[in-house]
Amino acid sequence: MLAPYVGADEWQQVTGVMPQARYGHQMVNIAGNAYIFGGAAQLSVRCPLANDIWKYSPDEDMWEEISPNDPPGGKIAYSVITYSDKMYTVFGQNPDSMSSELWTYEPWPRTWEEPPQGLTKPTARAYHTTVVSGDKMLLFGGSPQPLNGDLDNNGTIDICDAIIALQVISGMKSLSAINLQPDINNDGKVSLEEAIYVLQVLSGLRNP
Ligand SMILES: [Ca+2]
Ligand SMILES: [Ca+2]
Repeated sequence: MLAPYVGADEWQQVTGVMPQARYGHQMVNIAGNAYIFGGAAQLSVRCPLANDIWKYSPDEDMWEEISPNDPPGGKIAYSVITYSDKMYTVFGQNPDSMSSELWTYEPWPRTWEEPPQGLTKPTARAYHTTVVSGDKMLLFGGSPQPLNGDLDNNGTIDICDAIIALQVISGMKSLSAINLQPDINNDGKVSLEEAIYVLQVLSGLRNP
């Protein structure tokens, strides 16, 4: 982790114990400390998704893994807000589906809580955004299902997905290290179908 020193116009490498490298997570500030939750270590939702939570204290310049009871399941591509010194994780992508879960993490005491069920909610989704406006949370956009051909699982179709398809076809990349949930033809493989599909999307010949 690199911590910027605001006003000093420089970055400084943070050393010591720290969270595992990951993507698809979020970081928030609560009372001057940074908290991260979730994400994945590899570009595949088939790999175990993280549900750990870590706190970084700038004053002590150190990371601490928090171990609250009953955390939500691992997820990526969720959104997050803070309100009244609590962190709210909103929806996201589970290993097998899109989530419509809303969870609250409260640092004092260190507890997770899922609000009562049965409320009318937006459709489950990932790659959306949320903000706080006054005492309301606003949610916008996102995808209700994995994007076909999104092999690096970043929510968009671009040239990187085509390169990954070609790397798998040529044996340069392992199938287990990529996101196969949006398999084009449901054959459990990445082959020319995926590469052609991505290139057709990029060239405007079809919509994703
Ligand atoms: Ca992609
Ligand atoms: Ca396929």
